[in-house]
Amino acid sequence: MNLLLALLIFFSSPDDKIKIKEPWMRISAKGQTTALFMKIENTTDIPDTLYKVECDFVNRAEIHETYQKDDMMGMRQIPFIVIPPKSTFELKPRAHHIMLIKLKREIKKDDEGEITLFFKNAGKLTVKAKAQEMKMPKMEHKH
Ligand SMILES: [Cu+2]
Repeated sequence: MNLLLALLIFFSSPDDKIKIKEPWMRISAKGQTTALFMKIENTTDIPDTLYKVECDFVNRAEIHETYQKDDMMGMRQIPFIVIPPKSTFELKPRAHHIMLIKLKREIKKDDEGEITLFFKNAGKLTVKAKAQEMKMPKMEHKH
């Protein structure tokens, strides 16, 4: 990692338009799909939109929401997430998340991975997510 990138990640200034807090992902095996979670704080007076996620250790990253259908819970891709002004949007298990599809390597506990998030107003942000274990039931997956 180059120095400039390191500085961008570790020194967030108070006037950051978007602040990413507690990014983490679920441990998983190579070739599998996993999920990424975080809190996204919009510090500005206007809405901002997360519209793209890039991640070099997976085939592709998608923005997902979960839904309830009868007594089944499923998830599906959505094109973007709008974060209202002066508020925090939480990506968390059983709610919105980033789907990391087809891991190019195994992700073990405490492994770190770089994720790049694209916002309409705040631009491009790179964060480091740490891997944690999570136990939850399997969900139906629609693509
Ligand atoms: Cu998903």
